[in-house]
Amino acid sequence: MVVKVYGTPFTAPKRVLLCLIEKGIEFETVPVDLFKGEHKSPEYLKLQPFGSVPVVIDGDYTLYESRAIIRYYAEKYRHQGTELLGQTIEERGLVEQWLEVEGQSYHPPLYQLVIHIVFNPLIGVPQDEKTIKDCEAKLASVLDIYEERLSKSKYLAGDFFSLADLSHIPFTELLVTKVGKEYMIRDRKHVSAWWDEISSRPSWKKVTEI
Ligand SMILES: N[C@@H](CCC(=O)N[C@@H](CS)C(=O)NCC(=O)O)C(=O)O
Repeated sequence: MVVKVYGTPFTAPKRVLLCLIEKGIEFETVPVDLFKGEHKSPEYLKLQPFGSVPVVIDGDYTLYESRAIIRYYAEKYRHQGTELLGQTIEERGLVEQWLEVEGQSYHPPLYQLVIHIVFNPLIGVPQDEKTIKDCEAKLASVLDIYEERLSKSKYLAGDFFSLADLSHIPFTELLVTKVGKEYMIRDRKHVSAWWDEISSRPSWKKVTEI
């Protein structure tokens, strides 16, 4: 059964594509045009009642929320492709810890930067400099903690690539490209090396080609 991933070409669905590629799971993509409001159409809301992307349909199983989806596939195909959850229960705990850090601390200020710097200008909303400054400060203090952590281990959960690292890739790519704040990564030696490592994975190259 081929997994259908709704929501290309947007960023959160890329988290799911990355996971499927790392696990060697076959998929097809279904574009959803957010600018045309397709994510708020009655048919789409039947799949994802909150009206955001991605959603996956896998046979008669439907799942939304990108981090729930990647956890599901990493567990379901545990013994196929890249092991993304660690080898021991302690490693798994750390993977979950850093996945939560990504979702709760790293992503919110970064997402606001993306909205304010990348999307608002496209829809004619003026830039809110104070929000941008506050979000950058919040993200910088999170990255300082990452710098300390990554001075002790190659990846966030330990010396192995995991779902926690993977979950950072799509939006960090926006930070260093369209948001124009690559210096936030490059000013921190260990974060910079980690970013080079995770963003050069063949799976990410494939996602960028989709
Ligand atoms: N928590 C959701 C959020 C996904 C998300 O932020 N999707 C964005 C595109 S990258 C979206 O659908 N934005 C339109 C909207 O929320 O109205 C997830 O991780 O799946």
